[in-house]
Amino acid sequence: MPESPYRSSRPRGDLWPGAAFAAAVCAVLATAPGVAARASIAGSASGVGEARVAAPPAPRGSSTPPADCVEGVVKDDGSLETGYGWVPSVVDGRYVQEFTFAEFPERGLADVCICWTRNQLDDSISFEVQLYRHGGEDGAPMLEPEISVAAVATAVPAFPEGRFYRVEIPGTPLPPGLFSIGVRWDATIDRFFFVCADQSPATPFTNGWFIDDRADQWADLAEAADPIFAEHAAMLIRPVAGPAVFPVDVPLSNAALAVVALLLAGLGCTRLRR
Ligand SMILES: [Ca+2]
Repeated sequence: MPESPYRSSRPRGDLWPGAAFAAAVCAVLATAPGVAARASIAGSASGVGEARVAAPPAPRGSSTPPADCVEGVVKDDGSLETGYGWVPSVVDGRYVQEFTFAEFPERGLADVCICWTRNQLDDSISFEVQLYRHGGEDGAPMLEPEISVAAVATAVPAFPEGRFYRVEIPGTPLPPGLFSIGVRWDATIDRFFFVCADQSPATPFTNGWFIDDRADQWADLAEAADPIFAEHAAMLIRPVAGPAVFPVDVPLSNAALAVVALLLAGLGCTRLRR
């Protein structure tokens, strides 16, 4: 079977056991401001099926992280009012935001900027930036990502501050139509981290999706009953367009051509007998 053009021929990583996803190396990081005092999660849910948590209300409203990926596809207004995270029993938690192919005239992806915040002392998080085609039930993202690229963010500031972390994935071809880009992390290891979210009333709504290891399908932010998302406008997830690089076709070997010829011959014999 030919390899999907969306699984690049670049070196593969072992980010997802059993699946071969492209892995380009990543990274990021700016210098850190001082570590703020710890804060508690007010009103967080912790029962099964209530695995999502939001950053607590900011004591002084929204904050504006240093701008990054401003040349990208920006859905947010540049300030975070909350963040979306997972209770620390979630092994595999994901949040993604929708984008469309038409927003990327160069047909590919160069970078993705993710804004992170936190409310405990741990200020370093390992995560994966992921790209999903849509096409699942009710137009949801597929369950397996097209690409998954590992990254580390260090010196993540405490909420209400947030910071963008740029992950480089140059040449990544984008699928046609609707797709989603976001993050996946293990909240049992990297606890109380949050993807920055914009709740400003003036920001147009951009849909997103979430799923964790206890769910078998994505949940739609537009349909979510969880009050965490009641004021959702957008997540601070900013992809930057770049030229797409498609894998080079690998020519068939002589042995493979011989097998194809035998198969074709077999088909011919079958037809002659009918
Ligand atoms: Ca905002």
